[in-house]
Amino acid sequence: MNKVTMGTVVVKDGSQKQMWIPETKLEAKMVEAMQRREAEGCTIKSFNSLILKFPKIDENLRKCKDIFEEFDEDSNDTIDQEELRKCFQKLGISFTEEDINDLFEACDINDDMVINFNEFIVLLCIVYLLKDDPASLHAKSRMGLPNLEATFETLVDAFVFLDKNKDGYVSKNETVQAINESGERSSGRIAMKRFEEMDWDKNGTVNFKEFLFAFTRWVGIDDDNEGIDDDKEDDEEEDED
Ligand SMILES: [Ca+2]
Ligand SMILES: [Ca+2]
Ligand SMILES: [Ca+2]
Repeated sequence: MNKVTMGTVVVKDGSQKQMWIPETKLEAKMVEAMQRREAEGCTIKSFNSLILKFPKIDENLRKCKDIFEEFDEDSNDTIDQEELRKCFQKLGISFTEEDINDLFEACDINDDMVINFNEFIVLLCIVYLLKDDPASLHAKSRMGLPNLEATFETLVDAFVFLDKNKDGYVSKNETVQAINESGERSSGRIAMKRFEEMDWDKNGTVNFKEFLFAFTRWVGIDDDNEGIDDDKEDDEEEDED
């Protein structure tokens, strides 16, 4: 699994700073790519405006199914490492062997050694984020998925919106801050719930991968629910205290 730990590093001016330390090269690349993207700003103005986009995002992400089926050569509804390698070749994506392994492991969130549909969406979106990373690949050819690229960009944009301090991770406070901006009375409670839904490994911070898994669930894509309740009902009830 792709985990980060909190570490202390010495920053330029000699002072010490607490920050999250990526545990794999892939995760470090994802943070770098995200920070580059964050420097460009964000077009999402509020969490509510993002929620309004959920149906469209859901509809578009489901189009990944065609690609998924194309790469699932033996049609067993999962993609194994070998199929993924071939799939990358076809898309002109040149990840290192190590990155492919890390990506596979990171996205195989249920640890069954294969990539199912919702894991595949997360995987493609991470590839989208990394596609301009000069260090990791020269996939200068676009992924050839015009509709999807716009949707993936919205997902990246949503993460940028949440990551207020632009360190490549979303904290509980950032989630509260982003949702509080909506000004709803129960926003604090909603924010806590959203954060818990995002922080899959419960380490107190949310990386882009964790965010994507939560997001696919929020918009309604849930093809292996492992006893976790579907979260499609709204969080509208208010506390009258
Ligand atoms: Ca899996
Ligand atoms: Ca952050
Ligand atoms: Ca986490």
